[in-house]
Amino acid sequence: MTVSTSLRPDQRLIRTCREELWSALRDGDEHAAATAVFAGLEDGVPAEAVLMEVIAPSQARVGQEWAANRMTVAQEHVATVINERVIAALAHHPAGRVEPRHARVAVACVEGEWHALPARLLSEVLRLRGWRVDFLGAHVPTPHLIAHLHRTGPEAVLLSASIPTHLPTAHAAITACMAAGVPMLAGGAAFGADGRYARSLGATEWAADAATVAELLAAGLPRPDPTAMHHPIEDLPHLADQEYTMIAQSRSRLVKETLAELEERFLPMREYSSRQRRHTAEDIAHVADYLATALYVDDQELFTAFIGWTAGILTARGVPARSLALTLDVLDSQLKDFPRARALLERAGHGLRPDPHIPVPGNGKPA
Ligand code: B12
Repeated sequence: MTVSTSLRPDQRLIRTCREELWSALRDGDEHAAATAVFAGLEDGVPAEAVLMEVIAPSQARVGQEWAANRMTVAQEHVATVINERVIAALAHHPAGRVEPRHARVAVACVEGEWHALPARLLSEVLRLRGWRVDFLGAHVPTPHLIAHLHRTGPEAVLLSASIPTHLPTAHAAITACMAAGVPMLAGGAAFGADGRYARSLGATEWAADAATVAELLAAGLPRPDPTAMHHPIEDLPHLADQEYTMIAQSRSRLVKETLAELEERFLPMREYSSRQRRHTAEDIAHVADYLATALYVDDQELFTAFIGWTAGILTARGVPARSLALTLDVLDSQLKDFPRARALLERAGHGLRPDPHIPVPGNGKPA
């Protein structure tokens, strides 16, 4: 392999290690993956760089390949499991062993969140930096997290969420941890690239990565006052209009009715197999969940970004984005009494281009 000589030596090593890990992940070869990572460590790549500059970007690349339909779901799962095993092996490699010298912290994924690997990477970096880390893993129900805090008294809780639809649950977890008097540091893709949702949901802090977390912890996070009476609605006064609550509560009915009306209006659906129909129902449920979440945090960008992302996924799989525009239109017609929801639907719909090749019943005008 040729590498540019303009790169610093450690960057060259990192790049070689990353490329070797990637080819092992693509082949589903766990031994080759571990060999690539151990070779990097033995050549002098620091363990933290292996985690953050080799494994993390390889994992993100798995997602990009899946989204572009160049990797199957099964290949994605295999690659993720291999990365998890490699991270575990690294923790037990001599280059990855560090005695704790700082206080204890708890790292947990919000309830419903199955993306544990980002939180695992965070935990391992903090461990390498001398923190004593309790990694609670994926999908941690808030009552169990609180019980853990009472039992172990950590310096801070680090909450991870990758999927924005977990933000309402994250809000409950943040409120509960603060009420328990433990600082809450939130992170992960769900909280927005700039951490805006962590702040609006009342977290003590937000950080983009483990290195920043380590700095914030070293500086000391302010401890919340457990006696202060705080109601979640104070963070999000717009919830008083009840749009979020009503849409979240009527989700199943909304999905069912949207599916039925879509069948009337989107002619290709009449030829759908039961599997295609099930996928369409799942897609509608995701749209309804993101709509409810955007109402919860009162943020257009959250919904528009999701619709743009879904359109990209559908297009990569040969499904016309026209069906998505129609879904938004059908939802709009069912939510006449929800002005905030309708504004979200309308603006997100503007970004979707109608496909002129798809037959439209009625007046044939794009929705
Ligand atoms: C692996 C994976 C899975 C695995 C997770 C297994 C595991 N053990 O983690 C499984 C198969 C379970 C899964 C399921 C789903 N997934 Co998935 N998944 C991924 C994938 C490919 C990698 C995630 C990852 O590890 N990324 C690498 C890490 C390093 O990056 P990161 O997430 O940005 O994390 C960094 C920072 O955010 C930060 N960080 C993270 N947490 C925290 C916390 C704190 C406190 C701090 C300070 C920092 C911090 O540090 C990390 C390191 O730098 C991503 C694609 C991607 N690009 O990330 C999709 C992805 C996240 N998944 C996605 C989706 C849609 C799903 C599903 C809904 C699919 C489905 N239809 O069922 C489900 C949802 C499950 C659930 N309820 O949680 C979408 C989300 C899109 C969106 N609009 O939000 C993505 C982006 C795929 C894509 N390309 O579109 N997934």
